[in-house]
Amino acid sequence: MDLTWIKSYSKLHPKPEGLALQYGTAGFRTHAKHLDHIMFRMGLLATLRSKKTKSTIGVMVTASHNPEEDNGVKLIDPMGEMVTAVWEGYATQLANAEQDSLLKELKDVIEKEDIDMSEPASIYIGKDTRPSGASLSRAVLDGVSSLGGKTHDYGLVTTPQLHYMVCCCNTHGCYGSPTVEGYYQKLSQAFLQLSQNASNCTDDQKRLLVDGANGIGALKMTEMEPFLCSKLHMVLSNDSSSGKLNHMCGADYVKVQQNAPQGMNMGVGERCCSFDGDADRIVYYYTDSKGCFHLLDGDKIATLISTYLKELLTQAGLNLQIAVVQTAYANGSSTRYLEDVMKVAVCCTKTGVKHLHHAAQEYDIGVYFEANGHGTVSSLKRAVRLLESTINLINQTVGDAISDMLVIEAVLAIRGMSVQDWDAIYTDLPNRQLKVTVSDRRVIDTTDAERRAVTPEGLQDAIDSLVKKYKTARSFVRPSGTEDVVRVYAEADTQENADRLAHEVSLAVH
Ligand code: NG1
Ligand code: ZN
Repeated sequence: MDLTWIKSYSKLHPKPEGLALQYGTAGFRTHAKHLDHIMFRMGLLATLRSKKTKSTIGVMVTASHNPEEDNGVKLIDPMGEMVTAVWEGYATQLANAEQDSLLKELKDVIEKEDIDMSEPASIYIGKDTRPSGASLSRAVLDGVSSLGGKTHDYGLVTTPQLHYMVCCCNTHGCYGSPTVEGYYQKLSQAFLQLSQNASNCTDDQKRLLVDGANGIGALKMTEMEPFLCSKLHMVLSNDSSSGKLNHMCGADYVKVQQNAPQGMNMGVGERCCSFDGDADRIVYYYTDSKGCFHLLDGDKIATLISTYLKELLTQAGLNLQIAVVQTAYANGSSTRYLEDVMKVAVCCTKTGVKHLHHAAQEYDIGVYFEANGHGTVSSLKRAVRLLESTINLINQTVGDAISDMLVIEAVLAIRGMSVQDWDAIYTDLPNRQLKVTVSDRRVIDTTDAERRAVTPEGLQDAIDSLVKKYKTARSFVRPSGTEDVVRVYAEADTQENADRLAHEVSLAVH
């Protein structure tokens, strides 16, 4: 097969010699200036994946919670899922091929996967609001068209919206219609239907303050609001015209700093939420009358949703197995509550929703959330009428801040719960997350769903003896898959002790 023309196309998107990047927790991510060749090559790879699966493949240009200067790219498989580990390997292989060997590596993938190059290819593309997004998504388009693939560029969309489009297209409309209007219609109809079960919501109860992280989420909420027929009154802040993406705002900032975002005018007790940069994460919070900040993170969201679903199953007399999937970052209190009080199965996987998603699919109903607010519900196998609207409201392909927000709002309204009632389900153990910069974060290798370090030698022993000094304490370290840092997490009986333990463990990492 003659593909020599790829050589001249790829010269328009040259790879800086020696630069090596990995397909990480959520695709490639680094400073936008290093990504042009990666985008072109992911266009090539997506085209091969489309030919191989005889389906539409998605390419999302985003760096989610990372700083505005960064960007990234992730591939979306036919049912809206993340690509498989083998194809992640191909992605890294193509990304790191020097200019002269790109064609050889491309042919290697074609051969290994036995791809029929005469098959047509179809690629859906989307991007978040980063300034670098326009030229980087053009590089993806170049990659696709150089292999003769067809593209549909959705422009500015949230990551979950693109997952939804890909799933709609490959299920020939069964999941919904592959347009942003189709997405708004599907979610809002389910929300309105579900909300009918909530009695007499006051205007105060309908009010929700939303921090859009100065990103795509804010833009899309504005588009969606008319579809919600005044059943939810959103007050937007950090809505992209006013400031820098993710800077002092957004879900990651709020979760890690355990503090309110800047630019939000919060009244005492008011229900607030923050999206991240591509609107696949959401966290809730409020401040009490003493000015104390209360965070309701992914663990609390998983608890709220799984409790509600369990109740519906009982009411419907359905004997379905429900489980909650978490990661090492899940607050110890949430795990204890789910297992001991709620009596649901809890399982722990590695960081990154792709791992949680697969584990959740082992159960009849799998509720999965990372502590940072990224998650959804999957595997809803035998739905009954009562569950139908809840199911329709959930984007089953991937964690989706907008859909999660609507589910939470509906469940709170139906159960007549305030954000404070929800918060009181269990009390979080005080915790702290820190980032440590080291010369090579890859020297840390982990096991047991990333809760224990295998290398470097002695590190885990050092952590174990530090943890022993504190009550109800837990700590672990792992290399980040999206930033060039090592992440340290610690929990203990008091905030002071959690901070101290995190600090001591950071010193052990150096
Ligand atoms: P890394 O950088 O690998 O820790 C972060 C989040 C993940 C996931 C990805 C993708 C934490 C501790 N880690 O991964 O949970 O959401 O980004 O966005 O929040
Ligand atoms: Zn995200």
